[in-house]
Amino acid sequence: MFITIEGGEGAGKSTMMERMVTWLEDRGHKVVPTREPGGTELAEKLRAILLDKNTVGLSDQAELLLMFASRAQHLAEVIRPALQRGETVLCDRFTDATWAYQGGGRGLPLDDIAILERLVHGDLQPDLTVLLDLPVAQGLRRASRRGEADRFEEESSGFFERVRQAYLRRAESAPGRFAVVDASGSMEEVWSQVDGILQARLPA
Ligand code: Z5A
Repeated sequence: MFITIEGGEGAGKSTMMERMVTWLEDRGHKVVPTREPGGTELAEKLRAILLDKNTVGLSDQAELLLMFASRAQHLAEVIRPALQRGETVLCDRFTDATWAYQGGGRGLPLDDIAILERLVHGDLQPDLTVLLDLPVAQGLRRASRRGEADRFEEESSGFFERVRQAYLRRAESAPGRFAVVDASGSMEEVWSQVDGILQARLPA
């Protein structure tokens, strides 16, 4: 299976990823936890450029292409081979993040994203996408506790509101794939929703 986890700043993806890995392994899945941008040596180098605050003057279009370049490498080296071996790939962000950040946040044309999505992964889509949704102000408060902000985290709350709305539109457009979780509660409350989704959506 191919499972992705998405959400805005401070949504708690990292924490939920760890618990999801344990949940899946306990049920016999061989899990490949990975992330985007990143997941391979080359893609991690692209991630470093994309997140570095000292990356100045990167155009929105170049940012979009670097996201998909990193994804193409990740798919070729990690995601497709693991799926072919029958393993379960659990990925922290994937193309829905591009629709949300580059489409919603930056306002790039959605038609361009659709073309790149088709080019880079054709018909391959996650089997399940868990979207952790919470109010922007709350997420930013949580994220600020983590220390120094990266290039994206320096954006305005208006940017993150557009990201949030774009994620919710993605979820509405593919209800069979998405499960939207209210991530505003405690970690235990959020986990109990994610646990329920895994039990309902994954074959025993
Ligand atoms: N990006 C993009 O623009 N386009 C793309 O196509 C892709 C990515 C794939 C890197 O992503 C950046 O790349 C990202 C979007 C962009 N922008 N940014 N920034 P990332 O996922 O690697 O990094 P991140 O977005 O900075 O992670 P995050 O979302 O901010 O963090 P998180 O994993 O969701 O949250 P966390 O680290 O688990 O939790 C944050 C803090 O909140 C931490 O102190 C937790 O202890 C606390 N927390 C978490 N859950 C709770 C609850 N329930 N209650 C209280 N406190 C909590």
